[in-house]
Amino acid sequence: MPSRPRIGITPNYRTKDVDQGIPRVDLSSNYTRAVAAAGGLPIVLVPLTGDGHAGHCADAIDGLLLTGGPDIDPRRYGQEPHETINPLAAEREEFDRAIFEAVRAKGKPILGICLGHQEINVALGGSLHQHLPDAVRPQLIEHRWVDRDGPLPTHEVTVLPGTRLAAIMQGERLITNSSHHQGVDRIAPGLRASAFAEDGVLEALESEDGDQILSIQWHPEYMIGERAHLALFEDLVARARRCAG
Ligand SMILES: [Mn+2]
Repeated sequence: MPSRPRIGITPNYRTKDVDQGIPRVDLSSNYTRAVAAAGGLPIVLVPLTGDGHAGHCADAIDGLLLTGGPDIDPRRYGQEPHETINPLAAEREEFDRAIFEAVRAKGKPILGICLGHQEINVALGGSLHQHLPDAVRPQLIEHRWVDRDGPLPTHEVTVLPGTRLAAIMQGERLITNSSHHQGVDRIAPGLRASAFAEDGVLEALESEDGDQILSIQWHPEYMIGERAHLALFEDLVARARRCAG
């Protein structure tokens, strides 16, 4: 049986409303199921800081999945926080940045989803729109659309021809879900846009060479019943297998 590439997954670190005040490491099983369905071995990483922890994690995995979550501190990209900011726990913010840098330095593949997509852009020197309704006018699309069944398919995305994302999707248009109130503003050096929504909101980024990094603003882990969305995880696993081999 072929071995399964080890895909490290970043969980949330919940410090509010927790029993006895003890923070919880918390992850939607949609992510672990999506990685397993794509042929990878999901490894949930734990956001400790110090003692070279991120480096040890980077050694122990073949690829990295940065997941969704709350908001990056806007001071990371030189802005004062907007009143709508729901901040990430400092422990997670620090660990996510450290594991991203460590995995990047080792040349292993990275997939960013929602917050993960934004974290990659900010870590590499880009910036975000802190509150999309202030930045995008007119507001043609509700990007923060979630009902009790989770984020359901809601808007169309146009994938730019010639990108790695287009090759993975095998097409240039798709319907995605959308559960984000922030979005990428200035694209970081070394990254290029690979998809937009109809209102101009950037929905995907990738390394300029189309190789190590891929990131998307929507939540494909809710849509793995559809080939194009599962293909994002299969692509990460395939790249991780090449790296491991
Ligand atoms: Mn969207």
